[in-house]
Amino acid sequence: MADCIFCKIAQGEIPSTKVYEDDTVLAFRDLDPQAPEHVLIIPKKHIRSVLDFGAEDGALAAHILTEVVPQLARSLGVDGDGFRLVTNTGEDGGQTVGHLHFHLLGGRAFAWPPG
Ligand code: DGP
Repeated sequence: MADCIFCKIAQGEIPSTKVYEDDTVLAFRDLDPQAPEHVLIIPKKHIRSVLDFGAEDGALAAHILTEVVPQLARSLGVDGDGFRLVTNTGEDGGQTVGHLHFHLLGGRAFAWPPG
């Protein structure tokens, strides 16, 4: 999408600190980290939120959750003590960028419930 920040990051038009990349997925460090490790995992194709995952995106969703997240957790060194995986959805969910992204946060303990 022309005016989407994360599409521009996926296409290399806006710089980012990449920590993982393959044909369909990119992970990069959050601009405003909320934990010692704070990475955003995005599909390269524009999907607005989890509500907009289509039937054709099943393999992509599985790839992110079963391969990219565990691999990243291990490479960031947060698999042992634990981490948080969050996808904010819509206004009440706190989503500020309208391109699906999973926050992977680690390196400290998190409280529950979230604010
Ligand atoms: P959310 O509020 O869940 O939509 O999270 C959006 C996150 O995206 C927020 O933590 C800040 C981050 N962010 C916004 N713009 C940029 C950017 O241009 N580069 C990077 N690396 N992160 C960004």
